[in-house]
Amino acid sequence: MSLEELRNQIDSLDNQMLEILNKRMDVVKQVGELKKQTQTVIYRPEREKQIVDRLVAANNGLLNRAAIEAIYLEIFAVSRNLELPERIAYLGPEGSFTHQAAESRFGAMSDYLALPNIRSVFESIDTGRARFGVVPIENNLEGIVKETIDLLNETDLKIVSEVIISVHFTFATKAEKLSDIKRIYSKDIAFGQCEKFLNDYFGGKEDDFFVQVDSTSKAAKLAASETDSAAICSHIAAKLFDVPILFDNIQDSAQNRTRFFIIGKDFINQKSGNDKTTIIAKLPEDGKPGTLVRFLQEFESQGINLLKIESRPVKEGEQFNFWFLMEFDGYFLDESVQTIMSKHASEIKWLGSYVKTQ
Ligand code: PRE
Repeated sequence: MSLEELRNQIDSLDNQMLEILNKRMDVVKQVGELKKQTQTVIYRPEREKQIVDRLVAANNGLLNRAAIEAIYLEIFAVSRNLELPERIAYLGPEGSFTHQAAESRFGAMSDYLALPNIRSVFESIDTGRARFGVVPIENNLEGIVKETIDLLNETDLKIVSEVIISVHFTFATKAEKLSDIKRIYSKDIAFGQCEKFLNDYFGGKEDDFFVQVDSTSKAAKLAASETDSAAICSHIAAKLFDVPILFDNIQDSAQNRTRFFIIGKDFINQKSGNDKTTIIAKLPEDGKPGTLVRFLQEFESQGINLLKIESRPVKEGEQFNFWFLMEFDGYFLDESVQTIMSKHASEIKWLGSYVKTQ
């Protein structure tokens, strides 16, 4: 078949797809009206997952899971915008890994708000300037992002879902030679993840050579305005701010992955059947031995698989008291989870139950 004939086929298929997509949007609009009447939330991550899973299972063509997911995430983003445009705040500026995580879930069409720090993302949702926020929670090499869990403790916002993306760092600079570089900008966590590279190329430099800023894209922005500076940032940020890339993939591990939370106000997911729950536990500080052990044993006796436990200081009084962020398999209304949550109602703050991505 000639190129023209093949293109004619594509044109005809595109016409059919457009017609079907518009039909889908007509139905979505009705869903939106129904939701407006019943005042229910637009974003339903567990329903989106169910749709993708169903399509992947039914698929017998050339598209793989990643392709189906990518196409449908854009369709969902357009659908949600049709139902009710919702603004998404994220730890910016543009080009940050958090931006990448936000786009991977909310698509290219959404209305995004880049904010300078994690606290302002929380505040934008609390005050209603944005419906959802995207913030980093942990990196598989560096561990937890303390600011995010402290803010989950301080505020009443809930976890809507989690997103995990692979992180690759780039070294970008306008300097002609490495020896011209007087400072490197980056985020604390990124310096930590590129230690080997920094030791190899900049070992022995004074501490003030490494300048910590709020985000890796801010680092790129700063390096764009100075010819004797460099940035450790994402590839996208270096491109966005037009800083020449000297080295790509400078992270210590190729398996460098970051997990993000999508947070929202008054949000409850429906059970998906493959859920994870995050809570904060403030156990009594009565000095009696075994309080934590007994608490953990309750999870074992309920058959609940614990995934994570992190401790944070209470930051009140002179004592070295702490609370715990805990994650486990299951949905908060599961009988086993409810048994523990109702027994420790005054000690547990539920942060959300959401689809487990891995
Ligand atoms: C739809 C859109 C947004 C939700 O996040 C989930 C699904 C979709 O496009 O299929 C429809 C919808 O609003 C819904 O099923 O609740």
